[in-house]
Amino acid sequence: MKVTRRSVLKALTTTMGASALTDSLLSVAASSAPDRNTVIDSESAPNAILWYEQPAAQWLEALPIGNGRLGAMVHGGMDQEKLQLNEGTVWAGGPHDYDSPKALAALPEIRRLVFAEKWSEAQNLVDAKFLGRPGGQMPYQTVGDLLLTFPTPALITGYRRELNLEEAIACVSYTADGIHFHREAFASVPHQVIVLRLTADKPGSLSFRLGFDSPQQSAVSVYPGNTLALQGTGGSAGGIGGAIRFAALARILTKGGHLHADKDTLTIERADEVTVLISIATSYNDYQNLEGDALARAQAHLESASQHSYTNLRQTHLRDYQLLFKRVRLSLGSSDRAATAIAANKPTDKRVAAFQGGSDPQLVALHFHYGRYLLISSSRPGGQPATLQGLWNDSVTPPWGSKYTVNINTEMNYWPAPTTNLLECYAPLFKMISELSVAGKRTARTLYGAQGWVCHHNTDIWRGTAPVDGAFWGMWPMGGAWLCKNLWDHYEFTQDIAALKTHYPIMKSAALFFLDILVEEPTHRWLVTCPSISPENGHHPNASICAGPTMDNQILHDLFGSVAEASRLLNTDSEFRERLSTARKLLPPMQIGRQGQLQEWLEDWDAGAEEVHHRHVSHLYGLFPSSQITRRSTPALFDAARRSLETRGDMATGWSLAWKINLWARLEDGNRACKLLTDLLTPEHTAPNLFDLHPPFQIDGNFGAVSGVAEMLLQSHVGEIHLLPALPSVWTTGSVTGLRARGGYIVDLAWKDSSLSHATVQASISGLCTIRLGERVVTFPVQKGKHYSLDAKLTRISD
Ligand code: FUC
Repeated sequence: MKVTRRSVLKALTTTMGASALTDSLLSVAASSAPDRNTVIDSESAPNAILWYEQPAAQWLEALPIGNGRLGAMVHGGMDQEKLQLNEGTVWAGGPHDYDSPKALAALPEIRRLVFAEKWSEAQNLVDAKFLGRPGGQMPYQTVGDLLLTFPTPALITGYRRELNLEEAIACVSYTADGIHFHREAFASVPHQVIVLRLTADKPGSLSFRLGFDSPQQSAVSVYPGNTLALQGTGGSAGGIGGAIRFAALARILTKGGHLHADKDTLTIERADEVTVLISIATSYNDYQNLEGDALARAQAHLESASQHSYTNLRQTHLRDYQLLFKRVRLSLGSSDRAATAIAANKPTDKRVAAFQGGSDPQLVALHFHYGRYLLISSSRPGGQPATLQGLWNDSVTPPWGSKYTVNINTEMNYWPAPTTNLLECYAPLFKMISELSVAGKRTARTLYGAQGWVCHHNTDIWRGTAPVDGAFWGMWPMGGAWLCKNLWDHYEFTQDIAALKTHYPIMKSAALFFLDILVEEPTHRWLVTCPSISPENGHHPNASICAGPTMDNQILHDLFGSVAEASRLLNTDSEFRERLSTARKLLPPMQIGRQGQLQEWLEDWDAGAEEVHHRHVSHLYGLFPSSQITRRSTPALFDAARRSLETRGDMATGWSLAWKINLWARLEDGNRACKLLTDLLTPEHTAPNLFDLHPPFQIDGNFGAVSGVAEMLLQSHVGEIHLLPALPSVWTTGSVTGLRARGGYIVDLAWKDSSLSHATVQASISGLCTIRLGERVVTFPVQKGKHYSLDAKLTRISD
C-alpha cells in the first residue's frame, strides 16, 4: 500500500489513546519529512519493522511476541516452524520460606565486625548464618517448543521474515515451488491465546505435522477437537521440588484438507488455510497457592478464542495493542539522507552489523520503538513483571535464573514505563511490590527483629526476600526501598492521589523497616545501614560488605522524603512524618573525595576499589534515576558525579551502558549519551533480533536505552519541563510525540537544524507549568485537559 507520510500521521491520530498528535504538530512533523509530497512505502517504514532474509538459525535471531503472560519466539523456518513458548508463571520450585532462623542472633556480631573493618570475617558470618535457605532463588523456565514440520520444498525464493511493531505481528513469507506461503503470529491480550495463521495462494497447499517438544517433565497427548496437549511440571532447583503444573494446548482450525492424529502429533494435509490457537495455563494462583486447574484454564481460553474468526481475533488484538503503542512516535531524521535511506533499507541484522551512530539514526528510532514493544508485550495487568529476559526464555537454567535482580535490573526494566507513556505496564510490578511487602515482613522480623518489610538484591516468583548468592553480592537490604521509588514516580507522573493512597501503606512499611534497623556509625554519628554493600563492588579485595554506602543513603533520602510528602498529601500520620524528617537529616550527606569524585562509600575508598571500571554505578543513583544531584541546584556534586562517571569509563555490559546513557543525558551531554547509545547498538551488545546482550541476553539494556533516549529529549525532575536537554549534534532534525513529564503532562516536540521548532504540552491537572529550553524558562497557568502550543522561543502560539 502506498501512502503519504501525512496520511500515515493523520491515520495514527484516530487510534491514539491518552496522547493526541495535535494538528499543528502534525504539520511540523510532516514538513520535517524528507519531502512533504514524497510517497513512502508504509509496509517498509524503517522505524517500525525488523526484517530478515533468512530464518532464525539461533534463538537470538528469532522474533518475540507476547501478551504479558504468554510469549513465543518465532523462528520462521521453511522445513520447520518453531515457536519456543513461555508462560509467565512457569518457574522452578514452589512456595518457600528462604529466611534463616540463625540470622538474628548473628546480626550484632556482623555489625561489630563491619565497624571494626574486619570485612572478610563479617562476610563469612553472613554466608554462614544470614543468607537465605537455600542460598539461591528459583529460575523462570521455558514451557517447550511447538513444532510445525513441512514437506521439504525443492525451490524457495523471496523469503522474508519480519516483526511489525505497528501491529505486534510476526510474519514469514516465501514462494516454494511456485506457491506463495504466508504465516503470521501474534499473542492476544483480549483472547489470552497465541494465534498462528498459515495461508497459501493456491488452494490445498498447506500440509504439516504439529508436535510439542519440551525439556520439562511432561507428556504429549491428543485431545478431542483437533487439539494437541503438552502437560507437565516446573523443574526442581536448590533442593526445592517443582510444584507448578502447566498445560499447553494447540488447536488446529482449517479450511479444507484432512486432519489425522497419531499418538502425540496431528497431521494436516492439503488445507487451504490453517489457524493454530495456542493456549497455555498453570496451577499458579498466587505466590503461596498453586491450587489452580491448569488444564481447565487453558481449555477455557481455547474454547472462548475458538468462537471467533481469525479476522476478529486479529482486529481485537490490534485495537488492544495499538492503544498503547501508538501513544509515542519518534523520528530522528537524518543528517545524511542518502546514507540513511541505504542503511534503512537493509535487513535489521545487517544494519546492526554495520551500525556506526550517525550513519543510521533510524536504527536508533527502531530500537526505541522495539523497546516499547517489548515492554507492552512482556508486562501487562494480570501477568508477572518483566524478568531479566522479559517474558522470553528457552532454558530451564537461564542466566541468573531469568528472575528479578532488584539492585538495578528490575528497576531499569520499568524506567521507560512513565516517560514513554506506558503506565499500564507498571501493573505487574506494583502487584509484585505489594506481595513483597507481605513476604518481606517475615524476613524483616526473622532476620532483623524489625517492623516493616525488606527485600534484598533478588526476588523470584515465590517472592523470596532474604539475601542470596553470597554476602559479597547479596547482603544488600535496599531492593524493596528502591522498588518503592516506582510507586512514587507513578504519583509524580500522574498526580493520581487515589493510586498514591493505595501505595502509601507499602511505602510507609518500607520506611518503618529502616527506622528500626538504621544504626549510628561511630565517627559522625550518622544513621546508616549495616551490614550492606554498594551493589556488587568491592571496596577492598574480596570485600564489599560495609556500612552506609552512598547509594543506600540516597535511596533512603528518597524513600523518607516521598513517604513524608505522601503522608502530607493524604493528610495522615503527622507523627510518623516527623520521625522520618528527623531521621532523614541524620543520613550521611553525599561526599566529594580526593579525586574530585562522588564517593561511593562513607570512606574515600574509590581509588583503591577492587574494580574501578565496575559495571554498577550505584552511587550515581543520586543523578539518575533520582534527582538529588542536578546541574543547577548542586553544581559541585554534579561535577563530582561526572568525574565518577568518567573514571568508571564507558565500556561495560549492556545494562550498564544503558544506565550511563541516562546519566550522560542528566549531565546534559547529548553527544556522550549518543556515543554510548552507539556502543550499545553494535553487535557486541545487540543481537540480530535487537535483544540487548549482557552477554548473554538481558532485556534491561533494551529498556534502559529507551529511557535514555527519552531523557535526552525531555526531562522533568526539577519542577520544570526541560525540552531537548541533551540533543546530540547528529540528530539535527526530528520529532517525538506523547512523552510524559512529571506533573501530569504529555509533551510533543519537534526540532530542525538542531533547534526546537515547536512543542505542545497537554495538562492533566490545572496549575502552573514551567518550561525550560536551554537557559530560557517560561511559566504559565494551565487548565486540566487543555493543550498549549509553543514556538521555537517558547512563546505560546495557541491554547
Ligand atoms: C547483577 C549484575 C550482573 C547481572 C545480574 C543479573 O548481579 O551485576 O551483571 O546483570 O545482576
